[in-house]
Amino acid sequence: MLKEKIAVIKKERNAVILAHNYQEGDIQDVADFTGDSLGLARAAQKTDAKVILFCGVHFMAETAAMLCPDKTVLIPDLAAGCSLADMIIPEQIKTWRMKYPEGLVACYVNTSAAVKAECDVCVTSTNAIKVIESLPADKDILFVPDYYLGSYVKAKTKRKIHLWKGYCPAHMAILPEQIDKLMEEHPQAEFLMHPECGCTTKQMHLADQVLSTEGMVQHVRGSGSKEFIVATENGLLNRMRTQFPEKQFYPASEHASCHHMQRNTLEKAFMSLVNMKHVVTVPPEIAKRAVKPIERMLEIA
Ligand code: CIZ
Repeated sequence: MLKEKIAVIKKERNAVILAHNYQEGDIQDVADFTGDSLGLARAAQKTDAKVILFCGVHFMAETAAMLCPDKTVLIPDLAAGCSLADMIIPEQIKTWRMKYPEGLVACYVNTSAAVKAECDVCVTSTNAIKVIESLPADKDILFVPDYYLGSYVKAKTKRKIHLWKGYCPAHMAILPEQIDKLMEEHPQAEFLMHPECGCTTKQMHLADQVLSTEGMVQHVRGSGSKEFIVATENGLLNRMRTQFPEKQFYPASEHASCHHMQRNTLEKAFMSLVNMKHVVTVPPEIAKRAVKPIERMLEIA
């Protein structure tokens, strides 16, 4: 019923609904496009719709607002933030730059627009290795804010990466002993691990694949395996189960859920289109600088 009402109001508003891979299944069901933040940013740029209902967290809606200044970007719940993004502020980057004036700063997409405005290049978990490899080899690079993704990229690229000690609480809930147990219970299952996992450094050798959410979906599509242990935020399992009903997916932890993503509900998505709230904007002086590292990333990967 609510889903039908959303379809009607969406048409009236000339809106498109974008949902992140970590959103609950009901929201993914009404979305025109479900994907990772990079895929959603690209979908936002391509749409002819006047309104984008962005079912994800605030920094993602900010990115859409910066890339599509002629569109109205709405988020169902303004409090849908990101604990990881909150672990770095612009002043901390300015301080690092004073110490390393020739250094470069790479930010994970999970950062506020104000932080992006202080950075040289942006990365997602899909393209982080490719983007870092494109930077001059002799430079010191500060990687913010995710320590585990940064460690993974540092190990793969062997660049002079300075790690920030931020983390995602949902991924930190995934513990090595749970993975060991699941692997014992499901010996045929492939183990897919997201690089934000707090236990990546200890368990990486066990993973069949270290992948972004989009990378996991593509991998499952191409794999002959029937079972998968999935170590990331559990919203992704909604998409996997819908797209691949013939396969089995086991969450690495029942507790790997992002309370910010869950603030967005179907009811709030509907009310958002009814009331045209909450509009996400970025002050023009910040947007002008913050869009540069995003565009640099889009050019590279
Ligand atoms: O880039 C994204 O959407 C995030 C936060 C994770 C991923 O791997 O897709």
